[in-house]
Amino acid sequence: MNKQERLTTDLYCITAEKFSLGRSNIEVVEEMIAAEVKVIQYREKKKKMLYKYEECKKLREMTRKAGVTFIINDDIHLAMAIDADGVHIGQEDLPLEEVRKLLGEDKIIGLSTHSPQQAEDAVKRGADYIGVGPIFKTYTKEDVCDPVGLEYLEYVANNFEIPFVAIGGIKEQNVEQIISLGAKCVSMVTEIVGAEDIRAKIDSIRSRL
Ligand code: TZP
Ligand code: MG
Repeated sequence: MNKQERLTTDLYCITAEKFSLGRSNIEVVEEMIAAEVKVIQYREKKKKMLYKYEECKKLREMTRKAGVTFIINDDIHLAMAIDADGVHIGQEDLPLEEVRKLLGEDKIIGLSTHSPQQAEDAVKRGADYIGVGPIFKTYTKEDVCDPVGLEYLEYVANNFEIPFVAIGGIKEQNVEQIISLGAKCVSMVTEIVGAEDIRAKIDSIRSRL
């Protein structure tokens, strides 16, 4: 499977232990894998590096066995150390060109974007996919910018070939709206990790896609 194929998938799941109702990331990822999710991003802002490394080593083993693409948020060293499939970076992280030099052509690099200018820039600089959001208000991310709204999502869907992931405040109840505007890949953090039954939640979201 090439990089593009690995990203053209319905759900892009992200970990967030803080919102996982007392379950560990390992337990949550087990559920995501059981629900046949194809892309999982590890996103943990407050844990110590050694803890993240040990946790990600286990998650790498689980995702590899299941054929799931495993992406690390922000941390390039961590991604390299555990041989993740790629990283997801933001506008204020290391420049994409530098990350590419470190990771090489085979790895996936995703970049968060919040405007048409940033999307264009991400394509020029060689991102493999872009994040588009936050679409709606979200309380999950601490340093989040104002919602970009549905117009930006529609703009990306109509003007770009690059795979993109819609994110931010998306819930089962509004996912059809996101899809109807042209998104093929959707990310929901709290809606999934905060569900009582993660597998049932994913199945239920999928029935709307
Ligand atoms: N990037 C942009 S919004 C966001 C991230 C990581 C958080 C989305 O979380 P939720 O719970 O789906 O609103
Ligand atoms: Mg980041």
